Amino acid sequence: MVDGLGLVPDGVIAAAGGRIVYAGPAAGFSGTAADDIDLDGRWVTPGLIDCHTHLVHAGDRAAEFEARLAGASYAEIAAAGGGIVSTVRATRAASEAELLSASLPRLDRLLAEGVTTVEVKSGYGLAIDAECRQLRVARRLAQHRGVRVVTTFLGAHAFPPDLDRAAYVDLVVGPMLDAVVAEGLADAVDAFCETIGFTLEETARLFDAARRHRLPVKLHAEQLSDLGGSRLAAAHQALSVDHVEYTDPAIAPLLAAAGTVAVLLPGAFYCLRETQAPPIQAFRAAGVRLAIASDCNPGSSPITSLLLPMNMAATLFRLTVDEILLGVTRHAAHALGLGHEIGTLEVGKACDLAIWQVDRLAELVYRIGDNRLLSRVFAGEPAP
Ligand code: DI6
Ligand code: FE
Repeated sequence: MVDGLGLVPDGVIAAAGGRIVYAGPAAGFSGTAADDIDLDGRWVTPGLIDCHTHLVHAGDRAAEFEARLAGASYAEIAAAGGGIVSTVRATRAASEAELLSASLPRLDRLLAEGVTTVEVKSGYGLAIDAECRQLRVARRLAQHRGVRVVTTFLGAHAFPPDLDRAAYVDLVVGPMLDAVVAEGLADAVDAFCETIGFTLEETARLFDAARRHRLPVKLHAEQLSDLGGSRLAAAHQALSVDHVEYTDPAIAPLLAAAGTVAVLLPGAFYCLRETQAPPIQAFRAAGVRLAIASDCNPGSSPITSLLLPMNMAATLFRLTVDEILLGVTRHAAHALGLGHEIGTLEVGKACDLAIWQVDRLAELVYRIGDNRLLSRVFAGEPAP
């Protein structure tokens, strides 16, 4: 059962010191405001939250996109040095300044759609210096734009060509994670648990290391097959499991009990021409929170938009408009461990708003390529 959106037809939102001090019917507001802005009846939502991106990276994979159209397989592309490893090469070669200037335009496109919080993963460095550089740049994004940035260490994204498997896993769960923690660069730890990624055992080692560092975990789980990643994630009270196309419906109650959010990534599903949709009905029946994100990355989801995946979540996964709006606000906040801070318009929370030029909120999901954002407010201040 989807909680309601709590719509208020004729509402007032008041903020002080960047926090909401009133949100409710205009008739119930008796305060006075230094700045009183009349939105002329326009819809206001919490600022949108893109809770799963690989936004900071260098290079692109347009050439392999063409090769795939010409019939090349992933294996052939990988053998030719394509895939994640080609983005790793480009990202390792980029300076911090170059990564920042490559990432800001992508961030701007998300902000132009009403995003006020974005999660950014590492995972294209696959070496201590390059992973830390990606996360440093992610943190710096918030110094250049009115946005909240949440960072996730994803050293367990792929295997670098210059190390054997066991040596790399030892590096990720040991010195690499230690270096990230020492510099305070990550808010969570993630892994790609998949036949072409990290095994369940390797993922469990990483989760244990994250726990030693008191960092929450999340997981790229069951994107292409079911290794049991979501079951492991639930046992670690993971913030989220992401992709989840091949998740066993029977474990939905475990995710619900753990409070683990199922983050749906319809952009990757669409770009990879997947056919196996996530077990949405089982998640609904168990009360698993559903979130939607862009998975903005140069390979499987080169989508620099949150509104488009919102439409895809309806069109491809048959989520309702209410589920989708909750999926990019309240539930996305929980996927980042920030359910107490953002994601709803409630007293005490950050005053992050998106103001829309629409008659019905359904237009945010229905319209494709017709962004109706009027303006954004971040921490109580108008933000471009
Ligand atoms: N799953 C994905 O779809 C992306 N990473 C992951 O774990 C792919 C990232 C890329 O192809 O660059
Ligand atoms: Fe991803």
